[in-house]
Amino acid sequence: MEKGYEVHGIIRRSSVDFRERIAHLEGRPGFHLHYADLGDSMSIVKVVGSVRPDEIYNLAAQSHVQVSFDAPEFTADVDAVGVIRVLEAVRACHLEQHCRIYQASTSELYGKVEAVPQNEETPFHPYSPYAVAKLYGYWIVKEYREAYGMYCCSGILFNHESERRGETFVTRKITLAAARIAQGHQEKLFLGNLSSRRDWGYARDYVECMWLMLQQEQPDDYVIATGVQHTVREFATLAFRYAGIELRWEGEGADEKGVCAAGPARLVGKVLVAVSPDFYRPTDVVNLLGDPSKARRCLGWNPSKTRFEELVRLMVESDMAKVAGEGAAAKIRTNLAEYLEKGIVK
Ligand code: G4F
Repeated sequence: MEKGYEVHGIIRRSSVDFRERIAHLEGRPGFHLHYADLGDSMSIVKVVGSVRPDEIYNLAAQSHVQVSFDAPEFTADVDAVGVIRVLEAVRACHLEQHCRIYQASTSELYGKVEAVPQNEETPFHPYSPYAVAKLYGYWIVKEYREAYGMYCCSGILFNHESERRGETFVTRKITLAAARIAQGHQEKLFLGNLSSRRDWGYARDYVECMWLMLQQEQPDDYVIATGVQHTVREFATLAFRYAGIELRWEGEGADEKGVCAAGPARLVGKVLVAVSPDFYRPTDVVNLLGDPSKARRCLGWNPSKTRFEELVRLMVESDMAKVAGEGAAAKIRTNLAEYLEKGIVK
């Protein structure tokens, strides 16, 4: 929208409102929402046919890797066949020579990695139902580019985080817990594999790169990453530090614990982070590090715009403010209940 685009998004009907992350856009001129679902071809054809878009960004997916082990069929339907539904909708509406398509591909394709760092030439070895479904999406985009000459690209994005990241992905789970623990609203954080390594970047920077991919003369696929890697443990250490808590790690494997070494007196010496096997995956991808040289060279994209420390700080600051707001709202509700009970307010 900052680029002056008219933006049409699709949403799914739900009995509860999940639109918190786009609430600030609703009602703005140039922003439109349509009911449609990647599992429903006709709904996609109808939206594409009525909007006749110049560019499509297919970011829709069942995107949680651990959940894909519990819901593999749904994941395949949306993340694999869903891509075909978008491509075919564009063809059915005779827009294949006009509409450019971005497909959200993923570093999870490298899975049980065969080389470090990973670039556009690194062999794929998907290691979850999610990654296998996404592999289909990647190849079908390539196929439609070659078979029909369509301008469609895959961005092989490494983990991209922000203040709006879903609360069950590890970074946001950590920043929210650090803020809650620091403000006395949570006792402990349970995590899975603390030694897992990721190349974490800022979603805002990555979205700019998605757009750049659709502005080139020729369509192509690109790795988008920072080229810097950290463990889950390092992310947690830094997030708690920004929340005013210094962690000391003790023990190993499932017995590892993050103990408060310094911070608010009520927390010092307490175990604030522990490992729970509930968050282990049947197969886990543990060593992702991207090589963004091609995106830097061909798109002029800067992979170091927002550094790791800055990303963690932004996320913690946002959650500290969010938790403080929730605390204040809860206090007002408690006071109000008390005043109503005592008859102070009617
Ligand atoms: O934050 P995560 O759940 O992200 P994951 O699996 O890397 O996937 C995300 O990034 C991909 C891009 O590379 C996207 F394609 C995908 O849609 C999604 O956005 O987990 C990161 C790592 C994993 O190794 C996981 O085992 O953190 C480890 N981890 C340790 N404890 C945990 C936890 N992950 C989660 N979600 N929750 C934990 O408690």
